[in-house]
Amino acid sequence: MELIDGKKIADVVKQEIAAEVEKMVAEGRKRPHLAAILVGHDGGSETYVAHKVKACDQCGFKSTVIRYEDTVTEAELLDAIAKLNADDDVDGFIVQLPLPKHIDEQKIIEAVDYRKDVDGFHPINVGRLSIGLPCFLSATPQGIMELLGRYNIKTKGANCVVLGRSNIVGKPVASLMMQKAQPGDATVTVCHSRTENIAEYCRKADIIIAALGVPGFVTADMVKEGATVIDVGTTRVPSTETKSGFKLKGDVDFENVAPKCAYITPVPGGVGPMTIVSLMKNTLLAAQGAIYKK
Ligand code: L34
Repeated sequence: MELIDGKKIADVVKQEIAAEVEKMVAEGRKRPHLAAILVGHDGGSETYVAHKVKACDQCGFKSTVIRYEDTVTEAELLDAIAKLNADDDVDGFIVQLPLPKHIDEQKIIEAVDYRKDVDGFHPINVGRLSIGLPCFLSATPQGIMELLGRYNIKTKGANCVVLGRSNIVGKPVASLMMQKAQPGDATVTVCHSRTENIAEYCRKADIIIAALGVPGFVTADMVKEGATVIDVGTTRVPSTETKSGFKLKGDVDFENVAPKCAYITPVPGGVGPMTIVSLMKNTLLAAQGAIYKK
């Protein structure tokens, strides 16, 4: 069993990005600038946005966080988005999800100029992804593909089971895994809450990508000997062992599943850090006008 070290790969990619940024700056171009809108005080969102700001520093990017209380109105958010769309200094920006219930998330996502949509959530980017055109790839799926690629994990012809059909992970990662590309070229099955006999699909899988948000869902009896398991779950569960009072739990029963695997990602330190680094990559591409010309 080999542990897929997302943190280590993320550090390598950040160094590659930082080197690229210094080259741009030496040529007289401005530093890439990422902005993030953060609404409310959800613990996960606070942590993830703080990690994004830190990653910007490590990559030599400028970053701006725009904060709102969870009483913010949809109109106020739309106004903030319009300003960021029009701000030439901002290369890309994100609105950290989830948003409070009174705000229509889809409306917010569609208000972002797709050329600055470094989250890759806008329907134009999602549509382009699904037909294999250049686009901003959403961060978690891109991070997963990067890990599979850097570890030379064979995906061509592999049976890949994706657990979960969310717009930000399940659907896009299924698209990427089935694309004519390396990594890619897999035979993909997407399972979800209404799938019957999930365990049977999983047992036939060479690669399982678990993105349901159900801690410990994937158990040892569901995993074939020699499979690769990618754990996207990061649920916060109460814990007396940590000073924060919670622990991150993945969707995989790591302790019992790991011994059967060829490769497996840990939580934390697997997919999470790669999500952040993929956002950095998209921001660099946005600043360079590499996907959509400036
Ligand atoms: N708009 N909303 C928008 N874009 C995103 O790409 C996200 N996502 C998801 C939630 N909402 C979003 C993230 O940023 C999930 N996510 C995310 C980002 C980073 C990490 C986990 C999820 C991460 O850094 N995980 C670390 C541990 C973090 C901790 O200590 O709590 C890890 O090692 O897994």
